[in-house]
Amino acid sequence: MLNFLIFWFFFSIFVLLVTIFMIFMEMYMLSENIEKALNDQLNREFFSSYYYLSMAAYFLSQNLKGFSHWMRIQAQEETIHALKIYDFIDDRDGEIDLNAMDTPPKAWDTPLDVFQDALKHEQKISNHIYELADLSLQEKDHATNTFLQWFIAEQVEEEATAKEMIDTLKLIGNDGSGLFLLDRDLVQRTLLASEADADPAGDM
Ligand code: OFO
Repeated sequence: MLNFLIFWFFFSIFVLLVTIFMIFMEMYMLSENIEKALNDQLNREFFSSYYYLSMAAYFLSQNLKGFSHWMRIQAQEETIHALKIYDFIDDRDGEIDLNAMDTPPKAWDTPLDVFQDALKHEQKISNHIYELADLSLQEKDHATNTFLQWFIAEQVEEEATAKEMIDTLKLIGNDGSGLFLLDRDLVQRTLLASEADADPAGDM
């Protein structure tokens, strides 16, 4: 009888520990929905990088090296955003799922058209981030929600920057010397420290 009670005591402790562990893992690990939504966003960020690289190539073809440089930095920022999500999925024991990229557009009529497309793209990305944040709240995944706050703030900046470029290009209009001077300014863009800090491996 004593043996049975001892066995029962240790068995109950074992079951309790396993249950606590399972509850902890469930809280720590990503749900299937969140994991998929994060992977979708990860792929969108990589596509954004591809999209801006295509814009950089267009500007090179127009001999606007400053604009091209600006877009190349933008593409680097997007890669950093993607890697940030990549590492977060891994930190939460999720599975990273990379997909094939769509072909980005290649040609635009004017620099203004390029930035108007960039703004539309960023607005779409903002909506996806908001949907993802909504989902994390629905699922009470506070770690993911906190993680997404950085992206929410970043999107405000991304949209504001695109709008600023649109306003400047509208002011310049058909003035070739204005475009020349802006091109000369844009060559000075560097990767922001806040973006570089967001690069987990610090190698961008
Ligand atoms: Fe990642 O901010 Fe643009 O897309």
